[in-house]
Amino acid sequence: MEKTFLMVKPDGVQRGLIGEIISRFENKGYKLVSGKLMTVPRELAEQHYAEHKERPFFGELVDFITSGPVFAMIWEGEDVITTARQMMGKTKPSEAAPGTIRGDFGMTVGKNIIHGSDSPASAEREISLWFNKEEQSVYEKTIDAWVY
Ligand code: DAT
Ligand code: MG
Repeated sequence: MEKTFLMVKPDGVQRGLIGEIISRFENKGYKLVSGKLMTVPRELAEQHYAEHKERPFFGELVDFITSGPVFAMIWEGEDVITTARQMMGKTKPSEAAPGTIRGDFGMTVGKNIIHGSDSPASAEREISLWFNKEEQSVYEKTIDAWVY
């Protein structure tokens, strides 16, 4: 089954949205594999956002993501990478549809509440960057017989 890396950013943690965001993915039917509240070391933030290293907003982005605790998670389920991105909404909250996380709670592109892997390759890279194997729970949910 597919897995993705999702992270409630420091603004989402401060605004008390961890529970709301977890609920959305639980209610949809996905399985939580890992979750931890952590303050991000600068080096990890730079590695995580390495693809944006040359962008003018890179410094601000790293400052923001290291500015307070984030809630890092792994979620599992059918097509979770694509579907989680849809549930998050577009990067710019002004373009994110109502009903999406960014559409409902985000106000600016800089503070857009949540991160989610954008492809199978980035999901694999980000999961191994943020979590070791021992942190990833392997278990069955009996309700899955009614979800799938
Ligand atoms: P996403 O988070 O939707 O995958 P992205 O990978 O293009 O978007 O960018 C990563 C983050 O960088 C994004 O969530 C917010 C920030 N960002 C993107 N474009 C920006 C811009 N033009 N100005 C400021 N921050 C930006
Ligand atoms: Mg991205």
